[in-house]
Order: sequence, then structure tokens, then C-alpha cells
Amino acid sequence: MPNVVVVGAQWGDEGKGKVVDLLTEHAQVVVRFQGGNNAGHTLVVGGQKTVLHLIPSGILHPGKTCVIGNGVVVDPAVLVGEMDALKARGFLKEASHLLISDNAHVIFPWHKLLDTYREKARGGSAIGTTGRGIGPAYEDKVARRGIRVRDLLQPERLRKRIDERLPLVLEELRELCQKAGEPVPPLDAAQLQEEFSSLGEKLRPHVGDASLFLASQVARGARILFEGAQGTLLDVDHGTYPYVTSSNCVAGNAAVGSGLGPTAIDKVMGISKAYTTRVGGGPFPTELSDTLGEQLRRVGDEFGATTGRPRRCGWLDGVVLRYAVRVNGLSSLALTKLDVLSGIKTLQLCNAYELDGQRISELPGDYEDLGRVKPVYETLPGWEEKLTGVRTFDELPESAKRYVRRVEEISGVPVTCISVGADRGETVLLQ
Ligand code: 2SA
Ligand code: GDP
Ligand code: MG
Repeated sequence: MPNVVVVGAQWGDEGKGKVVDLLTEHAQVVVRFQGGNNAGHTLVVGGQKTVLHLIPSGILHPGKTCVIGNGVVVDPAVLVGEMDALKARGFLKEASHLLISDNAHVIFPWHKLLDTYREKARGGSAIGTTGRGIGPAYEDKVARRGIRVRDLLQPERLRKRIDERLPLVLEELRELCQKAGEPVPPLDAAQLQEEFSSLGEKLRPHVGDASLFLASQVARGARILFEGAQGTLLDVDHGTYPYVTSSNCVAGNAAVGSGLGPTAIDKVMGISKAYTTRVGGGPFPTELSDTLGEQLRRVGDEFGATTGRPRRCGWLDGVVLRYAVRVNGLSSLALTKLDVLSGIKTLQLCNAYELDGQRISELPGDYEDLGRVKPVYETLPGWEEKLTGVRTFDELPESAKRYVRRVEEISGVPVTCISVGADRGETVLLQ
């Protein structure tokens, strides 16, 4: 297997975790390159469920190295909790199984507070963030006042950085809390330094130069899997701005967020559900606000893997898929959750939009326009059969085969993997 980037082709939760876990068998290193613990990546192996937020989805394979790249924002308490839970189950046996970039930025309690209170202040136009402090942490990074994992290992420097940052944070928090009619939560520099230095000590055996490690692995011919988080339409540049996350989720960021050059990447695989979901606010042209949408949510168990929020559900959107192919340079697609469509008599597949009476086949750049488009659907026959036991393309019902082939035609890339259940084994590989 070449070096592959796995990215979400929709609004996240496409099943990236499952696919990355599956592909890890053929890789030596798995690297997360953006996002933080807003992500929830679900792995099911032999019926046992694991939800990962920060640690790459290769961690259930012993002997592989999982890397948290410089592009990730790290909440150290969440990371330590995730590491402990995995260790208790017999994974992550050696320090060498997990490497954390010393240049990754750290999420502090004030980032979470700012995230939450800013959302409250936005009222009806809230983004619907996960409240994990992701946006404010990336803001600090870009404003060159962020605190990095390396700083957690130097108590004096950490205290200095906290002292520099805290007065401005408290100023904003006071204002936000006053608006919300709530007391300002206490934030004490000495206490924060102590707590975060102690978390830093727990992480110390794993902290290092991730870029250098990855380059040495590439040089010795190791296979690298890059694991994206969220999805293309949540990308801060290419998504439905401002209803996006605060990092670049597209494949191009795999290089930046890991410290490897783009020439290290051979292929890009996009993951798409056989329908569409979105969690949080923002436009969603093919959303179903009826009983069918509820059926997809119930059968597909569409609830946030981090917050438990119900996900909005709708038909598969071919315009979004073509866009994802373009901005990520996708070489192939994995189509997940095909099993969830069983029992729906007629399927609708969006292949264009209507905007102000004009038919358009590309995603409009303005999110308000995207909120006004009417999807143009084509109708395909559904199937009654349950798909969870299917392991080869030939075993699929004719209507399911036709659906997959149509997705290939509309997107312009081959579907190389079909997922028919949450478990690692419930998969059909086509190439
Ligand atoms: P944030 O917290 O600043 O990144 O939120 C900004 C937008 O990004 C969306 N977002 C997500 N969308 C889907 N899945 C995500 N991960 C969790 C999951 C979500 C959950 O795996 O289910 O549990 O709620 C994720 N993370 C961020 C978010 O909804 C905002 O629209
Ligand atoms: P990610 O963020 O892209 O890794 O996706 P999530 O883990 O947030 O959400 C995907 C959900 O769908 C998880 O609960 C998975 O266990 C589940 N899942 C993945 N593939 C399939 C599939 O083919 N069929 C079904 N029924 N569930 C799946
Ligand atoms: Mg998820």
C-alpha cells in the first residue's frame, strides 16, 4: 500500500475511524494532522467499540506507531485519559507506540470557556461547535501567542506564557459572562501551571520531533497513513464558512500538519456515507426534516461520537462529492453505511442544484446561496435485503450495485471500499 491520506468527503462522521483502522494493517505509521478532540472516531472490532478523539485510529494494531502531528490541537487531560483507557485494555504497551509532536498546540481551560461563551453570545447564529476549545486554540496559534506541547515540559516558560495570556483572556471572559448573566469562572495562573506541567510530565515519554520521525520512516520505506478529522465541508477554507471548524480538513493539510512534504503522499481516499449527515449549524441542501430523516438517524445511530448530539440526516449529495474530489484530489472513495439504506423503497441522489431558477452542478461558494439551493434529484430503486453479511460486490443486491456505480459516475472516482456495518470485518473491498 502506498502512503494514503484518508479524509472525510462530507461534513464529518463518514466512518474515517473504521476505514483507518482497517487500512492500518497495511501501514506502519498512522498520523493525525489536524483537529483535536472535537473529533470522535469510532472503531468496532469483534463487537467491541472504541471511540478515539485524539489518538490515531491505528492504535488497536500492536507494533504500529501512532503520531499526533504538529497540526493537531491537544487537550492534554483528554489525551492522558484516552491513553490510560487504552492501556487498561492492553493497548499502547510501549511508549514508542505513540509519538506527540512537540510543536502541537495545547488547549487550555480558557479556550473551552471562550468557545462555550462565544457560542452563547451568537444566539441563533451559533456555529454549533463541540465546545472543546478548538477554535480559540487555533486562534492563539495563528496569533502567535499559543502554548505548545514543548512548553508543558518547561515549568518556568509555561508559567511565563500563562501569565502573558491570562489577563486578556479574563478581560474577554468578564465581558462574555456579564452578557450571559453568569459569574466568571476562576482561572489561576499558578494552579494552571502546576496542573499542565504535571500533565506534561505524563506525556513526556511520548513527546518528540514528529516531522523528523516521519521523514526517517519514509526514508526506510515505511507506509504512512494520514488520518483526517471532520470533513471537507467543515474545512476552514473550503467548507461552508463560517459554519466550519477552525482547521484545514482537506488532504493538502496532511503535509503541513505532519511536517512531511506533499511528495510523500501517493493517494487520497475520501470517505462518504451512502447518505449525508451534518452536526451543528449551517446549510445542508439535501437534509430530510421528515420521518425518513428520523429513520436514517435511528437506523444509522446518528448521534455525535463526542457530544452525543443528534446528527442531521439527508440524501447523498453528488455535488458535494464532486467538490470533495476536486479540493482533495481524491483518487478513490470508500462508501460507508450502505446497510443503513436497506428497506427504503426509493432512493434519491442529488446530482445538481437549482439556484434562482438556474441549474448548477458546482457548489456555490457563498454559504447563503448554498442555504437557498434546491437539490435536483434522480431516483433510484432501493433494496429490501440486509447487507451486513455481504463481503463481495457480487453478493450485493442489483439495486445496491447500481447505486454504487451511479456514485462512481457522479463523483468521477472509483469506489474501492464499501462498508456494510460498523465492525472492522463488515467491509467489501473492490480493489
Ligand atoms: P468545532 O468544535 O469548533 O470544531 O465545531 C465547528 C463545527 O465543526 C463541526 N464538527 C464536527 N462535525 C461532525 N463530527 C465531529 N465530531 C464529533 C463526532 C461531533 C459530535 O464524531 O460525532 O460529537 O458532536 C465534529 N467536530 C466538529 C461542529 O459540529 C461545528 O459545526
Ligand atoms: P468518523 O468521525 O468519520 O470516524 O465517524 P464516526 O465514528 O463519528 O461516525 C461513524 C459511525 O458509523 C460510528 O458509529 C461507526 O461505528 C459507524 N459505522 C461506520 N461504518 C459503518 C457502516 O458501514 N454501517 C453502519 N451501520 N455503521 C457504520
Ligand atoms: Mg466523528
